[in-house]
Amino acid sequence: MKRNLQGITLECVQGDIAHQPDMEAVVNAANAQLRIGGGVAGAIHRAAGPELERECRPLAPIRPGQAVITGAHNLPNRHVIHCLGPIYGVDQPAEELLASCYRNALQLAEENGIRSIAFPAISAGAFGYPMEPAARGAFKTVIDVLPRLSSVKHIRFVLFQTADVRVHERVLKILIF
Ligand code: AR6
Repeated sequence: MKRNLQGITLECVQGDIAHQPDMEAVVNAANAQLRIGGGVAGAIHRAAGPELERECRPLAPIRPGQAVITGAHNLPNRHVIHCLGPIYGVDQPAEELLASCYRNALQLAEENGIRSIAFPAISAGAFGYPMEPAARGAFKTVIDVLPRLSSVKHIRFVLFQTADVRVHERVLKILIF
């Protein structure tokens, strides 16, 4: 599903965040140490190669809600923006911390002149955030920030499973109508 909102393309696709060659930046659902992990952090670090961990080392640790930017190394993108989502039921307030991830990632994208950015469903895997509220929090934040974006023209949500794409599409439809 692709939508144009205030001149910005917003879309949800099924896919792998490490295979988004037409996006300038991809977002990592990182761990605090910015090391290789499972899920998104595994896929991104494996595809980027060990130089990504080396570049990340002096930037760690990061706090829940924080975002940092690096190069993309062997990934087909220019940048990786690493966000630490809240662990559901542990890091509070979860909704605000998740919103901060999206807000801070988009701010870094703006500061770096990035035109296109792909997000995974931050916190909605190992960190246990239920998919529907995670999708609602993500879209609410993005829609709130849209009027202030000038560099970013294309925002893509890359979901691993088809069912997650359907959840995102349903949530987005409710929010924009
Ligand atoms: N592309 C897109 N989405 C993916 C991919 C992929 N390659 N792999 C998994 N997902 P997670 P979190 C989905 O666990 O919850 C790591 O071990 C997945 O189905 O990657 O923020 C880190 O080291 C889920 O819906 O991120 C951290 O310790 C969503 O992406 C911790 O997990 C997020 O799942 C971060 O946990």
